[in-house]
Amino acid sequence: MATITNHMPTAELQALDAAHHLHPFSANNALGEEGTRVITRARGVWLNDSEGEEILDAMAGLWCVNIGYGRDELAEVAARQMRELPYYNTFFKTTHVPAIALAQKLAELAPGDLNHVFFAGGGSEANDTNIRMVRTYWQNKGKPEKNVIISRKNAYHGSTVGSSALGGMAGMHAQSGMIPGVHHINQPNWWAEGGDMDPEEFGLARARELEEAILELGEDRVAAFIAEPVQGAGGVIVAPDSYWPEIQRICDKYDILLIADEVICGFGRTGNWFGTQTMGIRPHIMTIAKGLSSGYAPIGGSIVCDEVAHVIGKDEFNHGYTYSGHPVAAAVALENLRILEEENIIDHVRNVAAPYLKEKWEALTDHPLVGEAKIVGMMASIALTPDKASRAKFASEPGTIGYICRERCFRNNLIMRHVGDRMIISPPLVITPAEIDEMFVRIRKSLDEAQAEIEKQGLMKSAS
Ligand code: PXG
Repeated sequence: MATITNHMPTAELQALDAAHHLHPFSANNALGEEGTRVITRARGVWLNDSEGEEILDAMAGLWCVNIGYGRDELAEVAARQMRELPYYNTFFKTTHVPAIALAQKLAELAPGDLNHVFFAGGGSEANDTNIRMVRTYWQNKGKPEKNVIISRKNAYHGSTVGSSALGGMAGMHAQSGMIPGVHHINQPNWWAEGGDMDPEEFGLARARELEEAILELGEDRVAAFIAEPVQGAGGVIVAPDSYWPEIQRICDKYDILLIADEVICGFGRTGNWFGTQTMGIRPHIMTIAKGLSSGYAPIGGSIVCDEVAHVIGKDEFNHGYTYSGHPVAAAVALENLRILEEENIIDHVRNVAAPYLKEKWEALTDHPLVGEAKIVGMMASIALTPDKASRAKFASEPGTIGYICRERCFRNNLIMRHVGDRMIISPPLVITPAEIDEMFVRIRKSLDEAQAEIEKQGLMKSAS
């Protein structure tokens, strides 16, 4: 068989892919017929496919390519590190410079006394680390019964068995089952679940579900609460302003650890280094991945406060991955952080890109299909609805309308995703105002086409 390259005809690449490659979160048997898109290269916010199309990537890959594609500095750092020390572990009293330097840098960037880093291969592994870490913490403090972790429905914390149990995705629980000691409360999604309450009233009510759960389970049984500062994969759900201060009050009152899952929100996405800074909360542990390396190398981790690090450090922590602190991934991440910092990319988000995006994004509510438009920094969502005034859902199976809209975006060479009947974006942080303009030409065209298609199919109907 000839070497497989970018220059092969698309159909041949697709056929080989369908024959041998099982894709994540996909109905793989159908992929062969539907055809996959073969991405061949990328620069800035632009992808190229094997048909020569130029695609605007408004999702930054999977929410991760914060500095944009094609930065040679990262390739050079990776090559240099591979030549010098391609691999060594950090078990058994050994260490190496890339892991030391990255941990030091993260301690400097992270707020408060979050000064210690445990490395993992990505966000899912890091959240598995967190499960063991918070349970070990309470065991070492002589409270082994304090082992329940409270999370939220429609949260995403990863795809391993442990992290998916932390998450609140019913479809994932159905396929792998749950792990003991995880309890879910409702999410602060006002548009879909707020009923007759105003958003602030609803935010408080949803935060108080944490207190109710703690009282029901018993304060002496609850180890931690985990949450994304802004729910990403759940549809860019932004909590009402009343929510986070109340969550912080409850965590403080009942002496439970607060884990902020910063896998999407971290490294500039919300306009600060971390989403917790944007939301004004003080976590004991932060989960990181994605933007840590801008996706150029697989790496994640947990940044841990002094107290937790001190307590778990009393005995051997029976945990670690072959690739914890992988030298090439760590060197790439460090270079990515240097670029984020030296090129003032977070200032660009705060002062240029996010305000410009916000104005245009919120104006989308003038479109007949669009109900609410939510945005924090460079992550944003719109709710599609057949009737804005009543915040109605469509009568069709949830996701039908979102899927129609997403397919229109794809055809217009725009990567904008759907989660149910919400549309979401999370573009590279380096996107320019001119590229944002181009993105909105495609978004509006796609929404208009989707509306025409929905009307043609007779789907513009509210659920009763
Ligand atoms: N926490 C959060 C908040 C995430 O968004 C993970 C943990 C897991 O990270 P890893 O690196 O193990 O994938 C994530 C990942 C989607 C989608 O469809 C989102 C993620 C992953 C895959 C798909 O939006 N987020």
